[in-house]
Amino acid sequence: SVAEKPITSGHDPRFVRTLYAHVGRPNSWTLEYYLAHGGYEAARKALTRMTPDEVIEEVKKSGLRGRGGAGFPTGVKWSFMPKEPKTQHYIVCNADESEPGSFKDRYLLEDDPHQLIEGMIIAGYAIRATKGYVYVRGEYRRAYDRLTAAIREAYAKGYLGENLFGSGFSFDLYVHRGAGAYICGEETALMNSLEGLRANPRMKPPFPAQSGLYGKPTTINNVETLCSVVHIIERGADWFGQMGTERSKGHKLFQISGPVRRPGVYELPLGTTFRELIYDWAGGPTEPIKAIIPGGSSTPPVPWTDEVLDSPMDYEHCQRLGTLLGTGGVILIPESVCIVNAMWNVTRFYAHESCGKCTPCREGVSGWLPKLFEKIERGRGEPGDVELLENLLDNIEGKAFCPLADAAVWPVRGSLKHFRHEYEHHIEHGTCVVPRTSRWR
Ligand code: L3W
Repeated sequence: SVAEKPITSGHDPRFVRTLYAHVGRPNSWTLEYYLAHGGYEAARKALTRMTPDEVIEEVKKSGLRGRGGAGFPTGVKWSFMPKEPKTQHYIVCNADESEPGSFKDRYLLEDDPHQLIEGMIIAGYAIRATKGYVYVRGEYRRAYDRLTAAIREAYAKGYLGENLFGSGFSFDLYVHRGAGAYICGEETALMNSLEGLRANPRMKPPFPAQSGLYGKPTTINNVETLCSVVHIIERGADWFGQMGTERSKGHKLFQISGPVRRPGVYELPLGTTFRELIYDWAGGPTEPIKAIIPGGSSTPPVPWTDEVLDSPMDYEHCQRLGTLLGTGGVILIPESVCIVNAMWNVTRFYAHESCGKCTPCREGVSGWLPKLFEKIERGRGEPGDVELLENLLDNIEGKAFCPLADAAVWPVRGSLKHFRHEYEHHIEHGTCVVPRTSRWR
């Protein structure tokens, strides 16, 4: 369900839909369509008229920040790669989109795979990588089929392979399908999985730019990030930097799910308010709402208040609200849903997806956390269980090997901050604040 309201954002008249310009259009995934709409011109420009360092500088200047959730500055990440390659460099695209509430990369992969290929060529050129991998979520079958077909077409017409655009730069691109594990979206686990190993995260540092895939300098970027690069090179860093807020530049794919009239993906400048997204674009809620999860299931829920609704959606304002922008995957939680039940649901997801490598995650996220939630939710909670839950969160957060455990803690912490009374009601009365029929859908 892609946004029906196309082309211009209500927020900024200068803004024209770019990343999703062709999503939903017939045959948009073919090379013929892509070339007819100016495809591969940005790669041509980068490879024939810019040096790798100029490309990095342009991306730095644009202010683009990683769109996979962490928001790390992309140009800065690229600049960590060695300038004089002594060995093979790799560019890897993290297309393992699996965070509940996040579904923006899927349509880029399905409907505009050449845009990603072009972004990877430009990124590969900038960081001196002649080989690239796209790690696609296993469940995204159509995305995999369209991407592999697009790569075949690109090779056949010389947009991949040897001496691209006569520049002397050669680039090979491979696709790897995941097998349904969320942990593979963690960049170091992803590299292990690519190497054919079990997807356990690796220690950082060393960061991938120092020692990544097969121990070689590697950069890993999200699908949306790499697609954004195409437009930054084509239109310039200043065009990108005009949009957004002071430290959160450009436009972003926001996703909205839950009880709302037009759920889907909306491409809007960073800094668009929650109210604009929910009412002007998504048509408003279909029932009373009590909480908003702003950026995918690992970001803490915030209450449905005017302050939150009027807050700009960017990295800094979300932090000020005590939450995170994450992937921009907005989830609305209605009044009719019990927060304890909703968080139990989220907790079960992380418990299932933990790799079990480190003790806080194996025993805490996969063991104690879902057990305690089940106890409270099923009406067997006892006085002291909220404190026990808090103690458990303290013993997991910041003590695990990778961010998966923190991602399990943060939504629960947010729910305790704003909806503690629902937990206490459960323990006192053995049942939800709202009628038992309500389940988080
Ligand atoms: C070199 C340094 N490189 C950081 C690089 C690092 C990585 C990037 C961001 O987690 C978050 C997580 C989820 N020298 C560096 C450096 N880097 N310092 O910058 O690193 P980091 O550690 O801030 O984050 P991360 O490990 O990439 C990602 C959150 O995103 N999240 C997750 C969403 C999940 C999906 C999905 O399933 N598709 O999007 C949502 O909020 O909780 O905190 O490349 O190497 N000094």
